[in-house]
Amino acid sequence: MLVHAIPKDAAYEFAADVRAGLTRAGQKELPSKYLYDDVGSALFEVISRLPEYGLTRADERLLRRHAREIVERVPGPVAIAELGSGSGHKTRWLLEAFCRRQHTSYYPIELSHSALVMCERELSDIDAIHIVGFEREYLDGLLEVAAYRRTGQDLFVLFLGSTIGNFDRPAGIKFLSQVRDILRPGDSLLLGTDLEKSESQLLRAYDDELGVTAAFNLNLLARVNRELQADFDLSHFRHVARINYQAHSIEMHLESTRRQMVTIPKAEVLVEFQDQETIWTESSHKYSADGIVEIARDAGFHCEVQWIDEQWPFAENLLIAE
Ligand code: AVJ
Repeated sequence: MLVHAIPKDAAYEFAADVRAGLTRAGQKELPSKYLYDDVGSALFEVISRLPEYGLTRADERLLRRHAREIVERVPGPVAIAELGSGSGHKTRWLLEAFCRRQHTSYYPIELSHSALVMCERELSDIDAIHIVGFEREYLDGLLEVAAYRRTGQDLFVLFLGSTIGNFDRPAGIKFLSQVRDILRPGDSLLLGTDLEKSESQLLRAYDDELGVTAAFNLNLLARVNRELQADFDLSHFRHVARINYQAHSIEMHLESTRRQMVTIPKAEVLVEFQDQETIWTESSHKYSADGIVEIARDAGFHCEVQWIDEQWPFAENLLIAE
């Protein structure tokens, strides 16, 4: 696989974001994208296999069950771009179905180099597939993919796994509008969204018995220690999952279990934590089926079909650029 990488100072950006997030007045925060270094990505793979966390399995079930119908609704020829491919595992069914129809180019766009490599390993045995990975931010990668398209070729963008849920509603609409601006009318976007479910189900999914989600969250502090030479004592922080009823989301926080000071040399900062003060690390928004139709419309798409999993409320939404 060809991988287009960019030399950018990732370490510098990380330091700047950590500094900004931990020195702001009010709620301290760290951007959720930093949860996914190699350790974090591996831990998320484990989360997706936990009995309490049905999201990834629901996504895969829908893609497998409706692959043929999705192909029928997206007439070719298409180039397929995926925002955040992960290991590529759940995309297999869809890619096989497209490649059965005709030779198809697949462009995974991922910040994680190792995820891109895994993705190629997982999918390159499919007949009639051409894989080119982009180690980029989503919109930068999509812009390049769009520039690659041949005349007469439509773009089919995959944004699966409810990654959109990390954005709040206005930011989600803004992001989808930016995707829409890169597309042409008639191009399509398959958007995977986790639907609203019971409080107890959500709390179990984001605070599992085995503590894998806790490890996934705490790894962010371990990463700051590894990469910025900080001295976070992980035993003095605990993972908390908290429902935000107003925002229709579940949040992850890291709660300080005492008053303490932490030094982060490479971010040139000393941070004080009060007892029970938290760092907000992630929000996962949950949607109603009708809400997604509205969000799509606000972003310049119309929602053509929704496939919904009954076992674990989750929707696969086929959106067409207006
Ligand atoms: C990968 C963003 C969809 O929000 O459910 C899983 C990440 N965080 N457990 C989600 C996650 C805690 C996941 N997404």
